[in-house]
Amino acid sequence: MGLFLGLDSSTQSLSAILIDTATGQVVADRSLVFGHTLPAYGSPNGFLPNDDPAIKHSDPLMWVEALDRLLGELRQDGVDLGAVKGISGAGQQHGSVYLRQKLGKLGGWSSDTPLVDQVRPLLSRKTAPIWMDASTSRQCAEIAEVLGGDAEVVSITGSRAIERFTGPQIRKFFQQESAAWAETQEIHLVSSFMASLLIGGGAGIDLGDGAGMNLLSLADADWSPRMLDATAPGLRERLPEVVASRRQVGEIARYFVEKYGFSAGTPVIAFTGDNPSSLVGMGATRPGVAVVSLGTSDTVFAAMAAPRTDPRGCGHVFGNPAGGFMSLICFANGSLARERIATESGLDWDQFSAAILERTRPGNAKNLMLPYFVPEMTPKVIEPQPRRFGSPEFVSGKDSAAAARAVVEAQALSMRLHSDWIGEVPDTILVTGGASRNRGVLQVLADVFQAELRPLQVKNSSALGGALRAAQAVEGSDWAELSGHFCAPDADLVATPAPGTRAVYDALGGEFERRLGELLAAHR
Ligand code: XUL
Repeated sequence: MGLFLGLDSSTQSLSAILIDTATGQVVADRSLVFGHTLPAYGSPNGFLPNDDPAIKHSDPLMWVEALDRLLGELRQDGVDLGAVKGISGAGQQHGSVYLRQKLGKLGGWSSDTPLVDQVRPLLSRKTAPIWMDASTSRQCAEIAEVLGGDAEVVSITGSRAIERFTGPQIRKFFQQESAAWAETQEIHLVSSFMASLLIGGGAGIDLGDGAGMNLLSLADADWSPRMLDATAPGLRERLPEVVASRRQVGEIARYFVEKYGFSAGTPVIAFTGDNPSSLVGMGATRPGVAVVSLGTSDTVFAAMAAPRTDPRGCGHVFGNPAGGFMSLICFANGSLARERIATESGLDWDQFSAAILERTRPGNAKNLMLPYFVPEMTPKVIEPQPRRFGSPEFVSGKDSAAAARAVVEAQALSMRLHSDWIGEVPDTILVTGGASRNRGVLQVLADVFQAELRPLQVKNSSALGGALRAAQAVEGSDWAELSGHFCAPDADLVATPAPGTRAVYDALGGEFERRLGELLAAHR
């Protein structure tokens, strides 16, 4: 029994949650928002500006500096990091970090120099492409062609070749920056990079996050030689090993022991992707319950007894860190789209919720939006192009209440439509992420899915998942017992479907699908 630390390095912030398995309490919960705390990195939303909307990269040094800062803040808060018995965590999925040295040969960090200054000279590529990048359509087509088509890529990796996935991103780097590629000795995911920082060495890539690379064979739980060959020459020797999610990848580096008071020998368990980690943090590791995560991206996911694939080619199969597999569908136009409408309409989040609950009605008087403000992956919309249909006030952007409801209704309808392949819609959906505290958003989701929506008490389920995974790996605790203690829903916020809304959203869902079909056909 003891303290376990979970970290989550996401698009816009780094978060930490500390749990005490003896008392069943969360003892610390802290986040550092990159755009606020580290403005020198020029990334107000966590990524670097680029004239090409398809290119989205981040500065990995920002993540390194954030780690030092956040641990320093925890210590200042009086948290006894020396009592931590295990650490794990998660990273935004698919993003990749390129190094000119194998981290396994590093021999630790020096405690006299800030970590960021020690990592800077190791980077063979200054920036890391992240999950929002949509610039690799050519590479995806090339990879699929070598494999003999999308179906083969799906059957090996669980997804067709996808722009944001790491393999196509690696291929683009190899093709376009051959000198830097030649200097690259090791490639990490954000998750394995963060774990590597903590151990001062090379951490393996776990099956949950590794499945988001288009490089791993789900059946073999290891790199697929055919996928590697189709991606870039000499890739195998540049990749860390694939490890089981519960594997200890090392012990905390002396740097963190000396600077922040961790105990020498504290085990670090493999990090995973933020969505697989959330599956654990939501207490949803067994099939039968779906999770909606409302973050920078919106995602819908669920544990799967056996891998099943999406006939539309938008969904994915990843490893479930608790064993088996999980489905995942990701929507790029999540909180950035909601924020865009809130800002344009001059609404704060309470007013946004009131606009939905008090100033508009389910079905939005037939006002409908296609909410694509940034390039979308589900479905594939490369050119951002929000569309509005309905009353002249709504279409011209003058009806702020209708706009608030429209963006959320469209997001919920799109989630319902594009998650139909994962099986029956459950009657309960667990919900997490920043927007999961917004009553208006929750009510629309409950009405569209005709399900009870249960938000978690803890806001950051991905960081919580890290702490739970560390506890399970170190203490051998039972998943059900851990989730019974830490994954309780917030009873005040539970939303249930309002009477009469099923028919409203069956009709609006049909209209959404028709309008979306027109948009996609126009760009084929
Ligand atoms: C999942 C995905 C996003 C990121 C966000 O495939 O791309 O949800 O993991 O951090």
